[in-house]
Amino acid sequence: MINLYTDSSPNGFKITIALEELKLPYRLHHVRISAGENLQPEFLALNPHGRIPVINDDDTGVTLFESAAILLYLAEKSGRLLPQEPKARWETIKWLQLNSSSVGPIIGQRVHFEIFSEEKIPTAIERYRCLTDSVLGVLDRHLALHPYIAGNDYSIADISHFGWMHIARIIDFDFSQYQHMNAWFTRIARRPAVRKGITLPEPATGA
Ligand SMILES: N[C@@H](CCC(=O)N[C@@H](CS)C(=O)NCC(=O)O)C(=O)O
Repeated sequence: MINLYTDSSPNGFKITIALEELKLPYRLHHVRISAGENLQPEFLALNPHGRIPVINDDDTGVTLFESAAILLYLAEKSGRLLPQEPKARWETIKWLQLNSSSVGPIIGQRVHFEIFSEEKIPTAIERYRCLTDSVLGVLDRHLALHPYIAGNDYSIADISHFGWMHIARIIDFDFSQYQHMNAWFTRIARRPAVRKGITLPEPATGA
């Protein structure tokens, strides 16, 4: 059985969506970031960086943090959502990595400087708006030519991007100019596993 330690957040939803898609049995442990539970010694023993999501798998003894590593693990374990054929496999890993290293951190910093930071620093806000526009422009032009992020098939690369786009909508970032990305978002949002995954451990709010 897989134990998932998570909260309602973009990186957490990636894993609840993947587990629901793959229909792998799992036990959900709600780690309340707002209550500082991610900084308690029991959680830091699982992830010394104090961040969700984390899994440990009773079947293999594997403990993992970092959402992209977890998505790769679940895809390998189930043999789904990550193609075997080398070209398609590396295409998927490439876009998954773009999410981890660019899309997620850039939108995350934008949320911080635009919404959460009490001090509104114009240069920081402008910087992360520009970086968001640049990376979402890349995704939008790519999705104009491909139905899914890694090409013709739905994969863990779609799941990783969906988590962040879902939160961006909740906090009302205006991404309406990215019409191909929005069409992709609407298509993915209809999937039953996605609809369930974004309610676990509970639906996110803009707060
Ligand atoms: N690169 C990590 C990022 C994980 C991350 O930042 N998680 C956030 C929630 S989305 C968190 O746990 N934040 C806790 C905190 O900032 O104290 C991943 O992809 O898993």
